[in-house]
Amino acid sequence: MQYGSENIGLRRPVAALAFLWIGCAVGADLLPIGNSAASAPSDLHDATPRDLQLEQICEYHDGAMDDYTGLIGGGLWGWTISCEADTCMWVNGVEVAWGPVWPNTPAWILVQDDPNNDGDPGDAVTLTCLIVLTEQENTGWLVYYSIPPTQVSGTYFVTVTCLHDDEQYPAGLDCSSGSHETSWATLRFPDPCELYCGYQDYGLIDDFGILGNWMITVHSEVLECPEDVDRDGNVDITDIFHVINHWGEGAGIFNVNCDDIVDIDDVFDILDAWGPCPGI
Ligand SMILES: [Ca+2]
Ligand SMILES: [Ca+2]
Ligand SMILES: [Ca+2]
Repeated sequence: MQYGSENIGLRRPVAALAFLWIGCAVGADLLPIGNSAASAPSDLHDATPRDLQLEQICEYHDGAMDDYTGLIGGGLWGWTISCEADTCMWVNGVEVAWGPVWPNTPAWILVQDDPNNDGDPGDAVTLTCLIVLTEQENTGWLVYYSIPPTQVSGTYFVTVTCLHDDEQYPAGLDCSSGSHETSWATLRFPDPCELYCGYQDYGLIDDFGILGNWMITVHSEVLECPEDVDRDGNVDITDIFHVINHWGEGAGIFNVNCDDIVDIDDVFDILDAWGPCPGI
């Protein structure tokens, strides 16, 4: 698992919104409220931009925050979207639109694996947990946070957790494009970096009576020449030594074929790609 900090930049608004939402949801514990004045728009340690290509986006919102959600009485809770990586991808950025919370409220952004790839986060395993601060609260702007590149394949999750006060609503919500049934929430857990797995108090937000999609956008890219694990431009014996030194580990740069474990299959992939990396 990787821990880090800090954020970068904003996305420009893509549309002005003067919209008063009055019925997006009312759940027992999660409370979306309707009088928003949101004028909304809308350990790969040394990887460089040169190494990454084919950017992919995962999002289910339409770019405009219509409403927001918080925990009645305040507390720690998490909101999640599920995504699909059709090949071995590296998540390297997440955008979040924050509802009304105190400025610079601490929050956490998690990248989580779905071990059985069924899209249900009940078994989610945290790969990366990044502490950030909220920005542009209640503006509808999507705030971009750079994520330590995190290897994913198949189904994975991106989760935001936040500890907030009563009558605060940190999670931006898109209510105007229906429900893609890919937005989840979990309510009671002790650790902002470890949630879902082992805790039963979670579900699709549809099950909490909320129709919509979280205002989360995930950026990921494919790593060029993944067999060159030490990124020196050549696939050779030193890459095999690195793989052997990380034998048995899970997700990461030494897991060349992006399956569940660093093992002999990764060595075979290196042998198949032996020689200079094309284009590097
Ligand atoms: Ca699952
Ligand atoms: Ca190499
Ligand atoms: Ca492997």
